[in-house]
Amino acid sequence: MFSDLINKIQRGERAAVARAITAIENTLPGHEEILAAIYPFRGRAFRIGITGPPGAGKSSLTDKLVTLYRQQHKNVAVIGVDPTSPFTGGALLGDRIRMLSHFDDPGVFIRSMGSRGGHGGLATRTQEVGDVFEAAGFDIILFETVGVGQVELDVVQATDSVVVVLVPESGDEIQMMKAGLMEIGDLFVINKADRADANKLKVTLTNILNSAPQSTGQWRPEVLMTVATTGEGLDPLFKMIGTHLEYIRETGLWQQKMDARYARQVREQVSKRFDNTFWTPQKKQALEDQLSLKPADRINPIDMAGSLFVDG
Ligand SMILES: Nc1nc2c(ncn2[C@@H]2O[C@H](COP(=O)(O)OP(=O)(O)OP(=O)(O)O)[C@@H](O)[C@H]2O)c(=O)[nH]1
Ligand SMILES: [Mg+2]
Repeated sequence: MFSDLINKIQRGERAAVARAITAIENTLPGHEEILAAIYPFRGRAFRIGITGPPGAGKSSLTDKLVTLYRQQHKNVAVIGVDPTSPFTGGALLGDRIRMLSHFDDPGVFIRSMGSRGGHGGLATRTQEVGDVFEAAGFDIILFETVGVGQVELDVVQATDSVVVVLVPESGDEIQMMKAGLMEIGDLFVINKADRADANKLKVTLTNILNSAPQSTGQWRPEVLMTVATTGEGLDPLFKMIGTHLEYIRETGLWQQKMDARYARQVREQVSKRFDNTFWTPQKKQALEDQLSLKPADRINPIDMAGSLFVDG
């Protein structure tokens, strides 16, 4: 029963949560009803993105952060978003978050999610998966995502705080993303600080971040150093994430982020429905007819689109 499923999600029952997420991830029939029904039960979970190059230590850091949140009796969901999953069917993902030592803790839910497949944007799907965890009573939702590119940008839109994890060898990457750095990260972590050149990177990164124009009162991204394997620097990172949450809460930025997500979700629904009703079999056929012609014989794309609005 549908209402049964919703009740179970609200009680945080794992099988129900997993089912809802699978439905959302694969846009299965009924997933929209689930999203509509859980809306009132969303709490005020804090969504954190952990992003950075492959092997930077994102999972190791996540693992340690989960321990710290558990010490505060917070329930934590960890979602690995994998950009390479269409070929591995998510198998790789299991690997990427494998090292989490919390798999048998009932207050921790670990789950992977492909970045492709299903319809709609990744930002919306990430957000919707977060909504399910929120409805299920999770306090903290951590999204781990690899690399520096479109996938992270999508995930960034769905989170409240973003931690960019770099390693001492990340100098080139930093130069490449220079301008975009501030837009992506709220906190920067140089992990593997037990290696050479960690300090050098810290100086470079701090200079780049400080050279970006800033208005007063604006959050200035912090650069922290960690050694995820030993836990060194984890407490300051944990505290700084908390400070960022306070900042966004007090400045109203958190509300703005939630409003933006709400608006995006509505807009995406509208586009989807519009697409579905607009593309009648006749219109699809009209497009196919053009495609069957030589490019030079086709109506230009602008007038072609216009004609689709005119003919019923
Ligand atoms: N020396 C050193 N090794 C580390 C540190 N943090 C993580 N590692 C090691 O680096 C490797 C990759 O760590 P992960 O936590 O899996 O990194 P990841 O960023 O999650 O990797 P992907 O998800 O595959 O992109 C593992 O062998 C870790 O033990 C660190 O601070 N110092
Ligand atoms: Mg990982």
